[in-house]
Amino acid sequence: MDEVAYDKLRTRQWQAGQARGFSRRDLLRLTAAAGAAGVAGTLTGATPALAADGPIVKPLPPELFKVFGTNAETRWSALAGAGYHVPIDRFFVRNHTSTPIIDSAAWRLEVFGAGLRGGPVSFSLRDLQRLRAVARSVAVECAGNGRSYFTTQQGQTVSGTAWGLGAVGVARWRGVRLSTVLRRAGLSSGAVDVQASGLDPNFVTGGVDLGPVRRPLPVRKALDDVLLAYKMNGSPLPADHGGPVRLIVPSWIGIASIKWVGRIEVSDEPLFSPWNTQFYRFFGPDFPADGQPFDRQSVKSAFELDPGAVVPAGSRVRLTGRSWSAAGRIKHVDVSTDNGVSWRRARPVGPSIDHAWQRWELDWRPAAGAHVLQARATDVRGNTQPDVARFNTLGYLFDAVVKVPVTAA
Ligand SMILES: Nc1nc2c(c(=O)[nH]1)N[C@H]1C(S)=C(S)[C@@H](COP(=O)(O)O)O[C@H]1N2
Ligand SMILES: [Mo]
Repeated sequence: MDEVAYDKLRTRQWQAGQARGFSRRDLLRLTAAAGAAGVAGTLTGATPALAADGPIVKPLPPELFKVFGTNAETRWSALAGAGYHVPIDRFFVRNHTSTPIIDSAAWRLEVFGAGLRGGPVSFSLRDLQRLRAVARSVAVECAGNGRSYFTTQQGQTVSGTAWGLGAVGVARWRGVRLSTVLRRAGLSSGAVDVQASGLDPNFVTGGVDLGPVRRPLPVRKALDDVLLAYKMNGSPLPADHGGPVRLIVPSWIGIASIKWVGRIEVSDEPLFSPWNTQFYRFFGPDFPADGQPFDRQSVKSAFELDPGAVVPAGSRVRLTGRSWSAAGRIKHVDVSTDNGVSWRRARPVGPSIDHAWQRWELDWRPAAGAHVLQARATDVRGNTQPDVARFNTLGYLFDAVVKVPVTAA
């Protein structure tokens, strides 16, 4: 799957008006309606955990999560010793609106569109569970993960949720291949795009109703490695993570992995949605006026501690962390404990799985005082984390090495 070629083709088609779902004219009209305030919102700070009847169902204890309105990021300190897969009780949640409670016995998946040979086909959860199941360890990461570092590390103003590095998690997802379901539904050779829509409330921003959360996939990706998942770490998929059924789209940005899937359109022409024309697109001085689409996640690393952590001075400290890349497994991770002056190679811990992550560790004997930790990962394709991430106004794909202040005392 060559995402760059796909994005170029779709951009040309969109600009030429060969688009259904969300045209360039729709976007211009919306942007004008929303006025100078912009439609993407502004940087929001952390707010106290919401009550149980808030947008997220599961408990969000402050030692596990930092809450941002309808979203909650995992505290990296909560992943120390947590094993390869992130437990459900600490997996980050990114909701455009709020978690819907769906009766899985009544739930149906409707597959429809001009890219099918026949009419719509409907599946119950039972129907999906009767099809051949597959399980995979896959990372889900928000495209905006690390966004706050554009501001704190690069002095740049960006809009969107001010995530640290906790909008990522690897889980064991079990379900059915999307390709199996599409073939059952009568996929035709003329199919072009596949678009799942969520059953959560419509997303309204700047006073405009953008409809259900949705984003198209090219049929090639849809048939390649995408899952319709109904289990997470061995449990029925929890409400906050898309239960009863969500998409899992390996290596692509989190928005591709549509939660609470209710409908899947298979089109015979290019499809567009605000989630690939208005959001999840690079805008800014380095990009074309219409913005530049992207689909894939980048390379990142995180220490399993929170910024500002206090570690014991003068004794051995075992630093642990994880690194991940959408382009392939991690080859090595270099760690600096002296603000980038010297670097040591971290020891890999446990498995390195494609489209998931690599855990690592390094021993350190800090002198009393303030220190800055950094980790830089390189994947098997040679992609490595830069010192500076490429600025874009919506703050996506912050892949630079993060400076983590700690104190030894
Ligand atoms: N229906 C629906 N699907 C969605 C979203 C949403 O708000 N509604 N958020 C997306 C985004 S932006 C991300 S990063 C992932 C987050 O998945 P998680 O909440 O299970 O961690 O879900 C994606 N799927
Ligand atoms: Mo996201």
